[in-house]
Amino acid sequence: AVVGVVGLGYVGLPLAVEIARVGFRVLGVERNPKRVDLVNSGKSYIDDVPTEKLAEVVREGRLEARVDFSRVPEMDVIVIAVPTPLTRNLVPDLQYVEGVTRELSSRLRPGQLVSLESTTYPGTTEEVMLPILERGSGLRVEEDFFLAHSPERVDPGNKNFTTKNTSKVVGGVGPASLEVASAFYAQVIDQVVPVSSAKAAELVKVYENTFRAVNIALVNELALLCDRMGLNVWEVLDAAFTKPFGIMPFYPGPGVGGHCIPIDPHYLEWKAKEFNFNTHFIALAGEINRKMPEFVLEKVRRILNDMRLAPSAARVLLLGVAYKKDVSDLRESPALDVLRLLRREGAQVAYHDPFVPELSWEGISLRSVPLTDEVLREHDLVVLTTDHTSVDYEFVRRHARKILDTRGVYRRSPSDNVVLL
Ligand code: SAJ
Repeated sequence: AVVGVVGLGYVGLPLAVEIARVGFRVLGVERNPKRVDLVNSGKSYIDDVPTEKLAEVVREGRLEARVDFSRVPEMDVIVIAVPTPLTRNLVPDLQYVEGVTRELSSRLRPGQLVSLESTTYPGTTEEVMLPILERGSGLRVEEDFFLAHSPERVDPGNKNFTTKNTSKVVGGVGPASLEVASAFYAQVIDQVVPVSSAKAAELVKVYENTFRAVNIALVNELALLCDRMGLNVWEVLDAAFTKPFGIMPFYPGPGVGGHCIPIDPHYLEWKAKEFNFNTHFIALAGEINRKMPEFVLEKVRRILNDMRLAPSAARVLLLGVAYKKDVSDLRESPALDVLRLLRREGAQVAYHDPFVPELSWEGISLRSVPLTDEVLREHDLVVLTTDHTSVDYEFVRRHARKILDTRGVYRRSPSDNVVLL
């Protein structure tokens, strides 16, 4: 059977490789021609997809990519994994999902299954995609073709949980779609979790990410309170997480980045308004998490003040700019907000990030500086914004004059040149 994967990004590419490895022929549809060429020459551009795994399925002729939709009629299953961002004023932006759906609708043929994996508000599959597909093809869902939602759950950088061994929720727009979609995913992923509708499947995923956003905001709020009370939030949390049941570890940080947690919950918030329902937790979590870069700056001002340094005369080194540890992704990275705030204070800012050799953003272009003792000594303050595993933190502690640790890396071994968030 032939499977189409539309969107070969951090979700689509690992999925395409997994589907090819279990024996399907996979046709990737990717609008970025550079990515198409890289896939067809067996070169991975996604950290979680080793090049040799990709090269193998490409060499065996089981995976190829193209920019156009011309081969849709050959596909038995079409999986969609395109971005679902927000517009400037925190409103869902379905332009990519709608664009792909329109391309599919004129090429749809009887027997095909279409499955949306992109994270979106409950109702997208049934209320947005279904009418476009039926109108454009003249076919009827559940009889001629099948339509499902199966949210992706990849956790970028996570070595233990891969596409294959992470349980997959599947919901259909009707029983036949659920049956066909479950049968397909069961051949690729170890565990399939069927739910009664596409809306339920959409809500499962947005709930998962809202759960994270709210819990991260809760510990961030605790950090703000502890700062006010003169308590050590890291000590409090480490002790709290010794509770063997009914709690799970979250830690404060410089803010919440990535293209999921800061964004997905607002899809639910937006849809809930249609039902005159106010999702208080989501709005509050977003508010608190977005405040954290400013809190980091507040701590920087106090430290520089104690060092008798005006921010405009300070040389600050940002240690880590990616949105979380061990990834190279800069999207919505709170470290970039800290960088912007520091530059606005007139500070001289450099950065070191082993995953990000250079960055150009908002008119700034910087290269990652080497983490040497002279570079460390050249700077008045190191702000640890991303706790990549590969950095030698003892070396940094030995040579840095002052460190603001926003990730609690030094929380179990304090020293007088380290200040915890
Ligand atoms: N963060 C904290 N404190 C924490 C946890 C995270 O400040 O205790 C920050 C991170 O530094 C990062 C942001 O929040 O900036 C998001 O972190 P994340 O761990 O949620 O990472 P994501 O967004 O890459 O991946 C999440 C997935 N994470 C996990 O399940 C561990 C998962 O929720 C989804 O598969 C994924 O979003 C997605 O694609 O929706």
